[in-house]
Amino acid sequence: MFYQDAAHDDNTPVHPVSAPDYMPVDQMRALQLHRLQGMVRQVYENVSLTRKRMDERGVRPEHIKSLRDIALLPFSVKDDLRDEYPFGLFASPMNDIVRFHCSSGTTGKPIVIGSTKNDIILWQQVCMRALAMCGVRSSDIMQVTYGYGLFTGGLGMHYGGEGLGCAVLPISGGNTDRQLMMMRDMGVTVMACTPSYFLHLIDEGHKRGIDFRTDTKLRHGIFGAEPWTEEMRVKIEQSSGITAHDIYGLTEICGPGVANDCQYHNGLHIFEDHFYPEIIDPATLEPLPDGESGELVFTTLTRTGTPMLRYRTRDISRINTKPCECGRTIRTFERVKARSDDMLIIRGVNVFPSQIETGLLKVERVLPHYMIVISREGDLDRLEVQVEVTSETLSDDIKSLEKLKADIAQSIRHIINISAVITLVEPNTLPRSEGKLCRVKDLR
Ligand code: DLL
Repeated sequence: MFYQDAAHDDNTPVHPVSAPDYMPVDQMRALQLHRLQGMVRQVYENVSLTRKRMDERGVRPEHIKSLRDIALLPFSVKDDLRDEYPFGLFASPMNDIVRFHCSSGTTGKPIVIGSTKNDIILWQQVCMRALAMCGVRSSDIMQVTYGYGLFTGGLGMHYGGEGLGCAVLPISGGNTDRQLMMMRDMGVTVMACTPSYFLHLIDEGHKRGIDFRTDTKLRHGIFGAEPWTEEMRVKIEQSSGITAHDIYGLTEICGPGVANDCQYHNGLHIFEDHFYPEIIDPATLEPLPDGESGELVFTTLTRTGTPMLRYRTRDISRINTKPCECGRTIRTFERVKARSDDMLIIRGVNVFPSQIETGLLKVERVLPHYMIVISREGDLDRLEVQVEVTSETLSDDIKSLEKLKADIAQSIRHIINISAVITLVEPNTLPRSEGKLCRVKDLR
């Protein structure tokens, strides 16, 4: 059976791999419970750390009788993977493992995730569903600029694209000149990279006289691996003429392909037949109902290499209660704008970088390249936001530049209730990155 995706203008039927996106909700819940029960059994039998934690709580696999019973299970966190480095959380024998991916984190040993042959097939399927949801079709030419290697971005998007029948250009990150040349020469229609790198490509294109709207065949961007805002999405679409989609995932759960937004951008649809989502209160660790904001937690329902029970992502979001117009029945969560560990405390106020981005990009004439610098002045925190504007803007008279700065400061203050010092800088002077971009310098 083929599913017509109302949203896509090209009228091609959605690939049959997307069928679970449209499964009746009660069938989905039954499937999730069935899979959860099997997964808990497998982890209990094969992962000593989890078995020990379940035994301490007096929980046994047969106690999982409904999806609510998931709350009986212990959480897992990144430190478990570090403590059990490299293979302690594997639930399949090494003979069945065919691939490793790693995520480095900021300090110490990387975390190692193992996949069986079947895990790789299922990962490809969710990546295909994500790309199909963005309107990617077999006729597309996709440039994968995410890094290939231990990072999951490159290979995840690569297998997803090939699975749909696209022509994939596995160029990986770096070498902007070559990226732009091949994008144009090969008539690339889909770009998969971080949103910040795409912005960089747009700018570098401009410098070489390339307008993405008229001089390329690009139609979709599959952007993720770092937080970005709705305002950023609009800026990207306006300056490149493409449709920008948000793809979410993390190494511990598989990589990209955990969730993705459809053309209505109502949030990211979770491939919940494979990844069971929960939102918890990060302070009390109690599960929160759909609609409430908290920390995203995932349980893998089908992975057997390194399955995760109740993995705390540190990403903050909420599960939406309203069904999406696209007809998919799988739930959505709100775009991940922040990680709990990215939270800044400025003058005693909790601030997320994405809130500053939202305020900033509401102001016209501001380019989407900025840096947040926090320092100390006496006893007080000082918040400075450096932002690029065009050279024409910078050549305006002092009065209009002061007005622009005041407008930006007010727009930011409106959201975070803190005054920021605004510094306008020349275009192309703030850092760019091929991978995840850090836009915060905390000098305190
Ligand atoms: O970033 C996997 C990925 C690759 C996702 C390519 C999308 C595209 P990690 O390096 O393990 O895996 O980082 C995972 O990145 O917990 C979030 O904090 C953040 N993240 C990933 N996607 C998004 C997104 C990959 N769309 C961590 N929006 C996650 C916001 C994101 N944050």
